[in-house]
Amino acid sequence: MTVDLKKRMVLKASMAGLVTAATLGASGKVMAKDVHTRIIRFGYGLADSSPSGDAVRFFAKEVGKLSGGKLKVKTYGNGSLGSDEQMQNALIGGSQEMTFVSTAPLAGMVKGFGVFDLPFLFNNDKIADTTLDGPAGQKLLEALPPKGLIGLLYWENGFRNLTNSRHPIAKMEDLKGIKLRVMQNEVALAVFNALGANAIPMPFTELFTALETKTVDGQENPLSTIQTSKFYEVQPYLTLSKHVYTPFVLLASKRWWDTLTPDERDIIMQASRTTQAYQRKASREADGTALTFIKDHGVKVAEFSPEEKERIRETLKPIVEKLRINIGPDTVDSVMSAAKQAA
Ligand code: TK8
Repeated sequence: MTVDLKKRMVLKASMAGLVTAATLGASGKVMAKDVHTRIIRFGYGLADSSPSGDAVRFFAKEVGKLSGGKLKVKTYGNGSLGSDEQMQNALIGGSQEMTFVSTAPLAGMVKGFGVFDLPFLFNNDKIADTTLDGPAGQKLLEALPPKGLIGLLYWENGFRNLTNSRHPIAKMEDLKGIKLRVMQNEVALAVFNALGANAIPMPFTELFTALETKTVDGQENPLSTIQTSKFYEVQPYLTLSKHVYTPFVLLASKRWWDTLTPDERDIIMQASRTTQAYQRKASREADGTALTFIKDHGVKVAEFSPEEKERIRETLKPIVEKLRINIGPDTVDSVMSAAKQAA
């Protein structure tokens, strides 16, 4: 490279720097934030007392702070606005602005989300975070806008564990004939049927009553949900299976999002990020204390041994291979290799 060319490049770069600085300076001083007064209806399925309910209230405060009180998040917990699926549809239609849902029901719209219902995908939460926040997780979120939803980012539902009212479950065979409520997609259904259970898809909002009336014998959810949704009251047996890690997707209605100003979107996005860190921490802490709580309430606890998990993995191999094709081989492979890399 000639000295002249180098000089010119340096000059160009510094000029670009000046231009940027000037623009930033101007917008910082003279431009007030373009934020209107708006009500944001935020519904979710878990109990108000769940760590995620806590996180939604934290999010509401953050949005309030960042918008000088103009954006008001109204929270509706306990599935009071409907099931995950109903809220997804309300967002698409524009009659509700925000929610978080498990990835499982999203698979009805974007098949790739079914990948997260494959057992033993993530060995720990760090691997889950890295995979979800990295390109493999983001690619799935990018499939949502054409369906009418904005996937802002991932929060955590968590590692799922089995409960039931029939008998202790410590090995695969114990699942035989158990009427087990599963989340509503073909992956969860196929996996638990392959393990010998009688899998019954059902919305979370109907689950407590179904367990109480013994319409189903069991279910699977993170420990904090088993506590805060009071499943421990009607489920005397718990198995620490950690068979699946379910992410939550923080969703906004695209119809609504499209009406927001760039400043308003920035505020929502910024609050979503701050809350992501808060929510993951709260969720993990609550999972730890939930086990003590559940035990103290008389629930008998069993565990899948590492050998049993290996047997389950082996048993599921052919079905996982079939599901890989249905979910989308590219998605499954990219999530699996990202998880491997993060390990
Ligand atoms: C809450 C659900 C729930 C999920 C399920 O709306 O359906 O079992 O784990 O927590 O998303």
